Amino acid sequence: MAINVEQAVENAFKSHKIVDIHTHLYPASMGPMYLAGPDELITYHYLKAETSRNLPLSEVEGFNNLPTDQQADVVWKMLFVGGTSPISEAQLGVVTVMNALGLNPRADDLSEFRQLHNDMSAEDYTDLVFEKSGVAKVYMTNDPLDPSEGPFWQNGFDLDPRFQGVLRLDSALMNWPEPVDKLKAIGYEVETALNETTFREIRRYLNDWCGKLDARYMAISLPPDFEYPSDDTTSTLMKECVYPIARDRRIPSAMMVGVTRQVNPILKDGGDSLGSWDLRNLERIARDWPEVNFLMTILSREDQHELCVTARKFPNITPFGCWWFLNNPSIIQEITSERIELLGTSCVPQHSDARILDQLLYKWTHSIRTIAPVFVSKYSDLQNAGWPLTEQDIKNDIALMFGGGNLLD
Ligand code: HDL
Ligand code: ZN
Repeated sequence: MAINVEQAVENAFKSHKIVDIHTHLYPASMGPMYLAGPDELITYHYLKAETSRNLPLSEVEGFNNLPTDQQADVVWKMLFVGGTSPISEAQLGVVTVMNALGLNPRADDLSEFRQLHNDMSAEDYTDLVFEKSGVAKVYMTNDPLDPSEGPFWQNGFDLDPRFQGVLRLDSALMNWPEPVDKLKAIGYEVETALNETTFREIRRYLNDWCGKLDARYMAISLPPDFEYPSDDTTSTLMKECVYPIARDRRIPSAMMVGVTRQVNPILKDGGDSLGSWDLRNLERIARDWPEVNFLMTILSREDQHELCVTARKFPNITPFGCWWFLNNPSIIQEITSERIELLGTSCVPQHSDARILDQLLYKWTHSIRTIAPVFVSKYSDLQNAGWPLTEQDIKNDIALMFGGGNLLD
């Protein structure tokens, strides 16, 4: 008995609570790390970059140095009130969020949005966003060496179980020996030299903090010229410390490759860009470390098909998400199609990369609006090929791919 595939896919997404495996979200109990509400949402660095394009060049630096609330007023005026229609993905996202909250997206200012947000406790706002977004859990991006975040983990705090830990390694491993003082300040006797003492102390840091965070995986972002093997310091530390600990602890090593940091520092957190990575390096890493599950997200659109093929060659490579500049409908559609065609359900199609809690209200509705039709097409092909498809089949697959499932455990 043929099923209505479009309805079945819609039901599967509606009945599944998403596990979002990469975000920069933190619970309200982490104070300044918790970002929510209109002023943070409107000053998302994607929108600041788009506003900077609409300002006279002479005003760009001053705008990017404004206090958040003043910056939000400028973004609102430039991109939503006085400008052309807000049809970029980041602009559309704000409209989706305001609509979900019952707010007028064509308001002249942010007063209504600010009032709604100020009238609610952070805990109630968090409950509202999780309820409306269909997200069950979010994986954080945790850095014990961050001066704002570290004290919370050192002193202890009440962690909302909807927020799960991930050990982010950029500040501990990159641009060595810059991390030496920060690691020593919290008790790890690393040395400037990349010697056995340093390797042993970094492995201790990884073990300690994967434990403290109950980390779902270890993550690091890497530049397009990251090479393996190499005597480059980051590559050496990945080989001597991260991959062995991932193997021994049986948790994934996530690599997010292709980011070129601060190509335009004037834009601050919006100043990063991208480059293509030579995936021969990934072949060598996956071959050398067959027991490690490599969660891979790569920033260049041009590398996506090759990532799928490389994942076919090495079962310990799991592509995840449409990261950053790829998180746009036209590219999400292309990447998801080639992943399903080449990898079936053995991938994690999406993550939100949300930085502000409110973004959960658009990043997932926008993604599913683009991803669902890909699944409708594939399941229709399956049913038309003669497979007696059931609704439960589709629900099981969606739960695996969007549930943090056994790809991570
Ligand atoms: O390094 C990362 O995890 C990136 O996602 C950056 O945080 C980036 O600024 C971002 O927010 N992309 O969406
Ligand atoms: Zn991120």
